[in-house]
Amino acid sequence: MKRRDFVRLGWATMIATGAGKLRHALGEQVPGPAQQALAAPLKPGAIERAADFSLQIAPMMVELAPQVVISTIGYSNKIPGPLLRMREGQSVVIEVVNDTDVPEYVHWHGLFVPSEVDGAEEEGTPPVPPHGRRRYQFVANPVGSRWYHSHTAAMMDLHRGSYTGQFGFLMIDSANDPGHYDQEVFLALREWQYFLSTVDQDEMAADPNDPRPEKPARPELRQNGLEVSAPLYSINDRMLGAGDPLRVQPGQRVLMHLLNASAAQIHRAALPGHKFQVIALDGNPVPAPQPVDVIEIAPGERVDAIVEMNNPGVWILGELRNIARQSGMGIVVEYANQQQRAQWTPPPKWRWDYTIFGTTSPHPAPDQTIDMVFEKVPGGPSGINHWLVNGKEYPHDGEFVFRQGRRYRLVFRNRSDDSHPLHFHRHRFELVEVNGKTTAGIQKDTVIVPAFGRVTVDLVADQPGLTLFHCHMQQHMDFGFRAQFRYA
Ligand SMILES: [Cu+2]
Repeated sequence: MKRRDFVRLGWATMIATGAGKLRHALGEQVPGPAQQALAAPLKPGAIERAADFSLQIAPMMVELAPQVVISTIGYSNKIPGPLLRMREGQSVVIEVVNDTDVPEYVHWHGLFVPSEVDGAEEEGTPPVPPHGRRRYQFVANPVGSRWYHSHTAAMMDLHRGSYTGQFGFLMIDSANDPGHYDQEVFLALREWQYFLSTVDQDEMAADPNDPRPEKPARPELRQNGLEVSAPLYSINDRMLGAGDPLRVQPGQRVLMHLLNASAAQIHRAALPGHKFQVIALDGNPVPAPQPVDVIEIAPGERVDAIVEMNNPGVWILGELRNIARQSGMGIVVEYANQQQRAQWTPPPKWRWDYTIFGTTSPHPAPDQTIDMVFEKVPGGPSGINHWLVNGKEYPHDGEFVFRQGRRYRLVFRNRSDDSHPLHFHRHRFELVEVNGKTTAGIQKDTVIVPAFGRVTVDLVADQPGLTLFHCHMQQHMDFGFRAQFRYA
């Protein structure tokens, strides 16, 4: 399929899902008793602009595999939610109807939008009220793979926020994208049925040669608290083998948009016999695209990669850890006219290293350096771990202050034994150093700071307004791992 066909198909889907919103605009939708707490009525004479997209937040069932049906909350009864595809600079209106009993926030992850629209309570975005609706209006920017997801605090309730199925892809297309590929696929990595456990499923065995620049001299003697685990895994809404295979032809170039929509786990994916040519991280083209055997991707991150289909057979694109893959995190890649059993072989020795996708250009000197130290307060065997940013849990007095136009160097010092995907709302930053290796030109909005590791980034303060910073693991965020930046 050529890109043009895909786009047409995308619009067809939107038109189909848009039927409801059209009816709504025409006033045909009859509000149920639950829908009476709607937004304020329009001023007399005002004409409400028809929404470009609509999302309905509601309970739904997901058939992950035959006889594996779970219930969750999703967007418009789809997992992932509807693909929201827009052009750079397009002014879009997204109408969100909340058919649940709790307030919700839809966060537009990776977009440059004002705080009131960003979808974060901390920044002052109003919620989508329970059994009400809210319109989000913004200009689509910047170009690339973005996504949207619930930004509601969950705390101990593992059926709220990012523990639910409230996530979807949001693509901002450039007007002049040449699109050198034959097929485009969207792969969201997920776990389901989260529960609390003393086992930390997230970590792969650490490489003893890993640098540990932030490892404290004194070992932690307190016992770790409960972590979030999950028994079921999927790519999009299907467990490995339960959905349609990804059908390819020899010689095709397949553009894969990977998203880690997990609330709790970093994932590593491989496709035996093939390499991923990584072209963009968090939707932003990298200066030095490179082929890799394994993609490591943390909650919140996106990786765009081209795979050349040059090894006919039937393969499993899957998570490296057997437990995750065998519990569903994989998809069969099937070449035309091949019928054998799908093959998995572990990849050769690998190491995920952001810096290989960058350049060696020097960075302009920052106006100010801000040190951020992250520590864990272990919760003990029956409690939850709490998280400190510079010695305090969120919220902090005064928080952090940006001055518009200034260049900040942020030094993330992870003094804990977990890796954390750190996310800046409404901004992006450039990687400067990862555990002592320098790089330039890699723009991201979420970055993994490895266990006891150090990552330095540069950020130009060019998006005035309250700005939330947090770990993208829901439990870490809820229990202290947050900070707010404000503009002076
Ligand atoms: Cu974290």
